[in-house]
Amino acid sequence: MGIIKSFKNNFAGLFKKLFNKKNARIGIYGPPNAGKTTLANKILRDWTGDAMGSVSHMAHETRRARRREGVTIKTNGNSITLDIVDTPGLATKIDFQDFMAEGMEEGEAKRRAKEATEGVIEAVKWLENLDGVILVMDATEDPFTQVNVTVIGNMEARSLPLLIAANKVDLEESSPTTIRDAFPQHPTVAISALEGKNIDTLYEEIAKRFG
Ligand SMILES: Nc1nc2c(ncn2[C@@H]2O[C@H](COP(=O)(O)OP(=O)(O)OP(=O)(O)O)[C@@H](O)[C@H]2O)c(=O)[nH]1
Ligand SMILES: [Mg+2]
Repeated sequence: MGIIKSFKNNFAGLFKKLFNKKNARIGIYGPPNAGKTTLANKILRDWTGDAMGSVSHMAHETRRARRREGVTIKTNGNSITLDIVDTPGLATKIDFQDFMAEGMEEGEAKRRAKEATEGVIEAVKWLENLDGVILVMDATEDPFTQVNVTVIGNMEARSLPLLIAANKVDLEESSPTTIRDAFPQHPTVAISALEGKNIDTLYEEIAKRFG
């Protein structure tokens, strides 16, 4: 009995190794407020019917990484199954006074700043476990920031695929070309995660880059 059981277990393990390709684990990264959770929600809504998390105009809304496994994206001819991780916004400076300026009282603002700092650490730790990154940038802002350059440098150093989403192109002042010109070595897709603009092109690029 013991021998049969052990044979079964070994066979199951071997079968898994040979035929069960692991899902690509893709992290959604970027500075606070770039629209990472809005994009994660859009992807999940389009392909699973669920949502990932809450969205807010206030920075550092997401303070814990959230993962959704087995999201299958189908584009013309391509199909890819991903584990998607929405991460807390990366920042080089977190100041509780910024939250007070948004109307929070001091105690709450300090708590929030501490959580946001822990969120940044968590997001950086997650980078180790990923097969690829979608870097979301707000196309109305300057792309040459320490956060963007650090994430890109990290992925390049590990030869992992990166896709840039130049988000908020529904806003008149957006300039996705500035982002494209800043990082010409990586594919950039101009999208509006909020309105769904150009989202099909993003799905095609996702299937191409991470498939
Ligand atoms: N106009 C416009 N606004 C957007 C778009 N995507 C997100 N937003 C807005 O930007 C704000 C931040 O969106 P979130 O999805 O919470 O951003 P995030 O990157 O997850 O932010 P953190 O979790 O705080 O790091 C919200 O007010 C969104 O409604 C977009 O494509 N166009
Ligand atoms: Mg978020």
